[in-house]
Amino acid sequence: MVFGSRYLAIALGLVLLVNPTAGRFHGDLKRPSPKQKHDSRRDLSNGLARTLNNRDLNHRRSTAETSPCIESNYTKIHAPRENVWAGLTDSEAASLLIWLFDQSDLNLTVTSSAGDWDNSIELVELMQPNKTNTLDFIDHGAKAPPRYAHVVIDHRSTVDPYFADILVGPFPIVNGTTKWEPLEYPYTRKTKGRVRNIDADSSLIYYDWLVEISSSISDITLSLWNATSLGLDNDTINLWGIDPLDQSDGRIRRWDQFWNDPTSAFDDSTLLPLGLYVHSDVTGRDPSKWKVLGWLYNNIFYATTNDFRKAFYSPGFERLGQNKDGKWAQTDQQGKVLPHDQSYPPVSVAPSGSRFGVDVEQKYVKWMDFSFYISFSHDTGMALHDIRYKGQRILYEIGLQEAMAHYAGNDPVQSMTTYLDTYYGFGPYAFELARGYDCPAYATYLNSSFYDDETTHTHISSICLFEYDADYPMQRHSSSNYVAVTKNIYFTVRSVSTVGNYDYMFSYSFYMDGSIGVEVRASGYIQSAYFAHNEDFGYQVHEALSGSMHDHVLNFKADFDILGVNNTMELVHQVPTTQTFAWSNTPRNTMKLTRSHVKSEDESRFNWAANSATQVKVINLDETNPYGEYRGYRILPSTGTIHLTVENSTNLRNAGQWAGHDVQVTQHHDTEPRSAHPKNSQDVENPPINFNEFFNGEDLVQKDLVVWLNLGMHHVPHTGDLPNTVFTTAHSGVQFMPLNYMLGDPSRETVNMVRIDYDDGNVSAVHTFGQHDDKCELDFTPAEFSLWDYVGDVVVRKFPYDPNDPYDETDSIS
Ligand SMILES: *[C@@H]1O[C@H](CO)[C@@H](O)[C@H](O)[C@H]1NC(C)=O
Ligand SMILES: *[C@@H]1O[C@H](CO)[C@@H](O)[C@H](O)[C@H]1NC(C)=O
Ligand SMILES: *[C@@H]1O[C@H](CO)[C@@H](O)[C@H](O)[C@H]1NC(C)=O
Ligand SMILES: *[C@@H]1O[C@H](CO)[C@@H](O)[C@H](O)[C@H]1NC(C)=O
Ligand SMILES: *[C@@H]1O[C@H](CO)[C@@H](O)[C@H](O)[C@H]1NC(C)=O
Ligand SMILES: *[C@@H]1O[C@H](CO)[C@@H](O)[C@H](O)[C@H]1NC(C)=O
Ligand SMILES: *[C@@H]1O[C@H](CO)[C@@H](O)[C@H](O)[C@H]1NC(C)=O
Ligand SMILES: *[C@@H]1O[C@H](CO)[C@@H](O)[C@H](O)[C@H]1NC(C)=O
Ligand SMILES: *[C@@H]1O[C@H](CO)[C@@H](O)[C@H](O)[C@H]1NC(C)=O
Ligand SMILES: *[C@@H]1O[C@H](CO)[C@@H](O)[C@H](O)[C@H]1NC(C)=O
Ligand SMILES: [Cu+2]
Repeated sequence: MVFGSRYLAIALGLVLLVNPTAGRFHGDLKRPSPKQKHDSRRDLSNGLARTLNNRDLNHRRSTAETSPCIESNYTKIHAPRENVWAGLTDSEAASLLIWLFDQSDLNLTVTSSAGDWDNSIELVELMQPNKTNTLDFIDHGAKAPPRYAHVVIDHRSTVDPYFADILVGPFPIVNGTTKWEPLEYPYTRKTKGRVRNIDADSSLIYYDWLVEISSSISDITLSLWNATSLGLDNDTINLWGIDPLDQSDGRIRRWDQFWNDPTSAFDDSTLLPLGLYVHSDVTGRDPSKWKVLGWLYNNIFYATTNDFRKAFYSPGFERLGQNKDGKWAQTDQQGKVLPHDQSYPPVSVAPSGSRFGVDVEQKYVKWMDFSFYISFSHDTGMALHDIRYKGQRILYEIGLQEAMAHYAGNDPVQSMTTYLDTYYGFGPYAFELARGYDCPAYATYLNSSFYDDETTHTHISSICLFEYDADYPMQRHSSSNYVAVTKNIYFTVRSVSTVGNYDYMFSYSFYMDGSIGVEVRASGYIQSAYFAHNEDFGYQVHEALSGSMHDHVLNFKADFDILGVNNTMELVHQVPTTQTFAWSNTPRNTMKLTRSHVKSEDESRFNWAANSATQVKVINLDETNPYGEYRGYRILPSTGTIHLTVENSTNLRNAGQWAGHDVQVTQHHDTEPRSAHPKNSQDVENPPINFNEFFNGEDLVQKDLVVWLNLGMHHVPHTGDLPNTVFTTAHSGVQFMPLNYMLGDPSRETVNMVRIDYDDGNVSAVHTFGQHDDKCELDFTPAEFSLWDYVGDVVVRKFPYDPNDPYDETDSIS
């Protein structure tokens, strides 16, 4: 989203300060009881419980061998079925590319030799199979659904360039038999899968047009900032601006602002705005028709370059300050070292190795009573499929749909910026995770792949899987006779995508109580604003800098299948009431529950209730528990979530209609697999997917429901966002929680609990329920050592393709 050069500011191998002396892990944390003593009145032992006493422990001590702790690793398992959501195989992609270049009607040029007026292939990916076909496969044993490819053609050999979504297949590709067709069914706009490309000449814009503009006032930029942008290597300022482009009145217009370049390796250009803005009309593909429409400086608009120059050289012209790179904008450690901070901090270890199974080939994961498949796509990154709990599907699919950053400001660049980040894609920017920093060092890491320029790039170790012990127990109770406490061990799958200046961390977590958490965190560099006249749109955070306010809204699709595909959304409202009861003579002011169902798509777009007064549940009206209550899952925010503050956004028009509510429910259709199209920004009035059109009054009682949830934060950056926003506060999450789903709390099944019996201040028994208490020696190695292995992506060329020598290059981290 930012057109300067990108650096990944991960300081590799910097922190080798720790002396890697082997620590010792004491697996045995149980204290011997002086005397075994049971309280016969409240004997809570059951068949499972193993009660340790002095004798047990002494016995164990004498026989236990202390061996090294197990290397953390997953158990190899076999997925029950093929992962039909995983990407194309190398040979499928290669055969497809050969076929595509054979199609004269597509008139394709290999990307590396394609100019602005050639057609090229932008994306080749597996077309996600229809749910209808896939259910036959996963639920009814039919054969796997046919595999098709989704291809995006960047059709630029014309004065009216467009992107074309096409469908090719089924696989295997057979010359003469395989056909392509426009892909139209997943989009609300029926234009044969085509959407105009208003960025077709972006290299001309950045290398010529904007350089021409900045050169035309180089005397002024030199005078204001001692800097020029002449298209030379030694330029120290540059010009970039709004996204999406202004599409009003049938024209394509830009607003761009001057920014200082970073003077170090740190990627802090978005903190260096200079407060001079230029308006231009870049409609059409003939640059000779492009026009400068005016300048803005210090909230004064100048209609021509001459007007601006005349004013600039007139007496009394007010010059404002500039934002310059410096330590304040760089993320390395600075300032006084805090007490004890150089000592190695606590780390979590997995002394018995990983306690989950993975089929790496099929990207299938099983932890405790949960299982799921992982997919990964160019536009939206990681998604999970067929999430089961105790063998029953809870979710058919959960995944990101689109992420918006909607800015506002008194200046045109902030006011007209609303990033829709799937245009850039979350897949290409999901880089390798830093062991011990992004995820625990002992985590299991999986690769992800995405298509780019006739190659498949693999980002090594860009998805991590790990168990973690929360810093609080999940259950406890104590009485005069005992204390019972259960560890809160959960399982997380995580990936991080750095889209331009921002890093989004996505975590899906699974808990012993049957609940599932979805969380997103944001870090990285803010896109700031020039301070002048922006007081109502952000805090001033540095000398000439405003922390430009913006809303992050991230849309997730949660396709619930609770004990079958036909479900109902129930709302249980907690309401104040005044009621007279059989036993009361007078009315009493109290509260009660009222229940309702979301009956149709006419009433299925709403927000979390004030005071959390409404439970939002997905239930199955055909599945009641023995008490007659419907079994289901509740959906609730686990930390703040938001929807878009802006109403009927001028920037977005119909391109982000998914952002206006917290919760939106639709009936599932194979024709509505996604709430947004990555090219929605190219035609905001009439985008390929206008989410509003999903809502056409359809019945939602005992239907296959899809819940579209918005996570996000109102981000009003303050001085604490410098140099980077921190994940601790830029955080949003929802959780899915079993509600009347089981007959009790399933977390009682874990043995990772303890009951300590006591009497008169003396412990009489310690129950550990069969937990292993094997001791092992932990050979502690700081995670920093493995970071020297951090790599860029592995690139497999698909055209021309040589299966015997597929690795033709290894990029730097890109
Ligand atoms: C095919 O593309 C080339 C540019 O790569 C263009 O010059 C030519 O006109 C196109 N042919 C057709 C039939 O559109
Ligand atoms: C596919 O068939 C076309 C003609 O129908 C031919 O020109 C082309 O070489 C064939 N491609 C392959 C890979 O066999
Ligand atoms: C202006 O920039 C030039 C080249 O970057 C530098 O040598 C010079 O010292 C600068 N002048 C001032 C006044 O900062
Ligand atoms: C930038 O490079 C150009 C061409 O190489 C040179 O003429 C000019 O003096 C340089 N400017 C500065 C400030 O170094
Ligand atoms: C599993 O363990 C082996 C041996 O320690 C290691 O080489 C391999 O990379 C591990 N696999 C994963 C996916 O972590
Ligand atoms: C990740 O990719 C690398 C390089 O292709 C490969 O050696 C490694 O086995 C892959 N890891 C997994 C878990 O698939
Ligand atoms: C779901 O409900 C529809 C009627 O709305 C019915 O036709 C369909 O058979 C049901 N599906 C299942 C799996 O029960
Ligand atoms: C949204 O704004 C546009 C442009 O101002 C206007 O034409 C349209 O009627 C508005 N729509 C709604 C629903 O308010
Ligand atoms: C998927 O569903 C769409 C919409 O119903 C349909 O047009 C398409 O043919 C289906 N694809 C397959 C492979 O069945
Ligand atoms: C508890 O332990 C103390 C100290 O060991 C001992 O004096 C006391 O008798 C014990 N009480 C009971 C009830 O066992
Ligand atoms: Cu932000």
